[in-house]
Amino acid sequence: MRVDAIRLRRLRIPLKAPFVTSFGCQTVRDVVLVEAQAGTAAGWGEAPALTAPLYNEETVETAWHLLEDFLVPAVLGQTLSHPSRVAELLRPFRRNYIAKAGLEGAIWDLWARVQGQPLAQLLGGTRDRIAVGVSLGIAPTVEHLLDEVAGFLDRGYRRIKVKIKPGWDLVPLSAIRHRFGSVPLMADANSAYAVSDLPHLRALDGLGLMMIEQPLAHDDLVDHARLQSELATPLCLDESVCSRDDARKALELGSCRIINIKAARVGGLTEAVAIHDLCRERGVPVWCGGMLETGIGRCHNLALASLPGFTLPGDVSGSDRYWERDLIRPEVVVDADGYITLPDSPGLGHEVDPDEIGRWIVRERTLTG
Ligand code: OSB
Ligand code: MG
Repeated sequence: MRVDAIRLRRLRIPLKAPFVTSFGCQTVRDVVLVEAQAGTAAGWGEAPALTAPLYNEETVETAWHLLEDFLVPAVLGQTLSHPSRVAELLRPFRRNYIAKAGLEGAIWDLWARVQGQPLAQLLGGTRDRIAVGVSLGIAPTVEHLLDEVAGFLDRGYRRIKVKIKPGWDLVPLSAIRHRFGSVPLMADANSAYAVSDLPHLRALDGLGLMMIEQPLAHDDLVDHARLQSELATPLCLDESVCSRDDARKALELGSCRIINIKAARVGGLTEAVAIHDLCRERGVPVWCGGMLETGIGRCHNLALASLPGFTLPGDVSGSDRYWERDLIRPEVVVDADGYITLPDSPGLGHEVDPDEIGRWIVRERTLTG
């Protein structure tokens, strides 16, 4: 398959409600979409970097720069024998995983559509429905958070994740336990703690959390190992795992017992599948994380989450979690039991809505090879 053209679009789409984490408040989703063309076929990817380098070092602007000046030129005009070739072509460029994942994802979708196969099937997926959890941002008050939890549980969501930071942890989590009993509950700190917070983090150990996600630094494995040895609650790594090799080292050091896999954080689906395979060999549970994706990235996440090692509910909510109207048709819908059914049509299995995309474009460029 020869990649003839790549179109980059930067969109700014209002979120339904602000999303607050230990690293900041998002009110608008500023994001880069990648459309790859081969003949008359097109595939879509999303590079869900944040506007500011607060989650990892990338931004929407750096993702655009990398794509425009380095990544797209490395792939354009190339005849690819398989989408996994993209990761090899992009390997000389250091890091910039979110940018790479946007391009790689577009080519996986394009390939799957040309082959006439659902992306999930091409990746080795074995599930036909995905268990759904929700990630709740830091709320203005505990009451507000409890209302949000009640709303998502009513709509079937199967696990609750709460963003925490020092000053917003034990009280909101205990309040959820008190009101909702043994509901599957976890916390995500996005690196807001230090190893010196151990006595405080020990207090979370009594809450029966499924896991604590990324309590310590984004680039740390050693202190996470020390913390894990002191806590009964499993630690889960997000930011600290950017490759299969990072995952191997984390598991060998004992830095975590669970891994959140995001294709966007690890340079794309090929590396994400490699991390899944490693964890599966070692009996380590994984789940699919999210990055406030539009429907395009959301469908990539769902395809990934259909692999057999994804045994825990993911941050793969329905289109209506963040969007008044999503960019894809049909939208992603969560059923009353808290599952999303995978589509069986080729590629992402949903069509992008050009009018909806057109409403939010702030920048556009087509590169041809
Ligand atoms: O740490 O998992 C995270 C959103 C943006 C950046 C990082 C994270 C998140 C979320 C939201 O937790 C997950 C989602 O619903 O997309
Ligand atoms: Mg996280």
